[in-house]
Amino acid sequence: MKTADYIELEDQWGAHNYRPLDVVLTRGEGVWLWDTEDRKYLDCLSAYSAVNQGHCHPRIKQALLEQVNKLTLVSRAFRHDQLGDFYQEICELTGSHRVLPMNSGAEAVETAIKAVRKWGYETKNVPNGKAEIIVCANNFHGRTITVISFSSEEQYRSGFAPLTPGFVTIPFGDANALRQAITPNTVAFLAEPIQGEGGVIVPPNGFFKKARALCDEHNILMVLDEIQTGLGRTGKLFAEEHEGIEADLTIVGKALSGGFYPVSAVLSNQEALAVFKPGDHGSTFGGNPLACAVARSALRVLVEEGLIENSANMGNYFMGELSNLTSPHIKEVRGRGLLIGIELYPQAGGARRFCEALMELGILCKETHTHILRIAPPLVITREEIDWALERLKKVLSDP
Ligand code: IF1
Repeated sequence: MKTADYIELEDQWGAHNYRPLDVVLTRGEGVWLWDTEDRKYLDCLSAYSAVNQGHCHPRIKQALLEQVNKLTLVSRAFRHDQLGDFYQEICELTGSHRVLPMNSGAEAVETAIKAVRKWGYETKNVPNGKAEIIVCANNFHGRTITVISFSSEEQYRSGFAPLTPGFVTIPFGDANALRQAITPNTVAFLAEPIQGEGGVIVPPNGFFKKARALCDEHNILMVLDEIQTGLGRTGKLFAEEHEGIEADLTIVGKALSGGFYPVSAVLSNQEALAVFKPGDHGSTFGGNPLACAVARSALRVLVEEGLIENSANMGNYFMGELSNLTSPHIKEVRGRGLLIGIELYPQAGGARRFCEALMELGILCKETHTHILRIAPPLVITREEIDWALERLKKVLSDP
């Protein structure tokens, strides 16, 4: 089959909820991907940061294969021999006290929302049904009804009503707005440390410190969605470390499996997850043996192969070189570690055409919010590979 045949099949049988670039991929290794015609591409998206460890990482693959030969799923009606080790290892690595495993990112966000609401009713004596969660404009936390209920993006909400109440929105990075939004019924403040889909928006210096202080002062839980920013992407294990704070609940997903399998989790460093009693919450696949084995290996790879340090070093290098690039189109280069956004002037005509031009030169990346190019390669990327990418980025971005 030819590329066009695969595309036609998808278009004929699938829901049209995406508009992907017309490249059909068949194989991946490290930072590289190959298409049906054996053309090679440098991946600068990393499946939205789910393959931080690189495509088909051999150690994670080995862990998956070993577990597949033993046991994959028993449900949580029974115990299994991978769960406790996974719990201990992820908690020790992240300095957490408790963990609750789920599958997709959105499910873990939903789990955190359930936890903070119940916590509010049980420990803060918020009147039943009145819990409020403060969120940020321009957020992205997933696609379920409750999660899109507090999206500020019209397209994500439109047509999906009735929506879930109980959310109050403030501008991202505005500590005064946060202070003013707090009421006696506020149970949590939920945010991404850096807004990913929002356009790689880094908060103003000190915002999260102020937010942390406000949460402490008013007995509010701070919930950080590190699904995209976590696990080394920004050059630290968690992006909260750049801010010098600790969340009460941290949500992880994506790279927790290195891209082999959907694995997400809510990590808690105090009593918030303790509100769940048997029967309150669950998932058929959450915490299954295969997921645990894959996640354990994915975390070991991140740490033992120095990927967090590499993300910091290569991110600095990449961002520095991009900032020095002379281009009539670039308004700003920003980000942390290997989560980099290149904002283009509106006159550039949108980032999509640059993604298409880069694809022709062997680089895969994705625009966000029309004018922003997101550059987020796997954390195993080397300096030589970055130089290879820079040559092509320079070419595409210096053309009129
Ligand atoms: C899509 C964006 C990225 C996330 C954060 C939760 C989730 C995500 C911070 C939900 C997911 C994805 C979903 C994917 C595209 C992608 C994305 F452009 F839409 F915004 F990464 F930047 N919190 N992000 O970034 O996790 O349920 O998907 O596992 O097409 O919706 P999920």
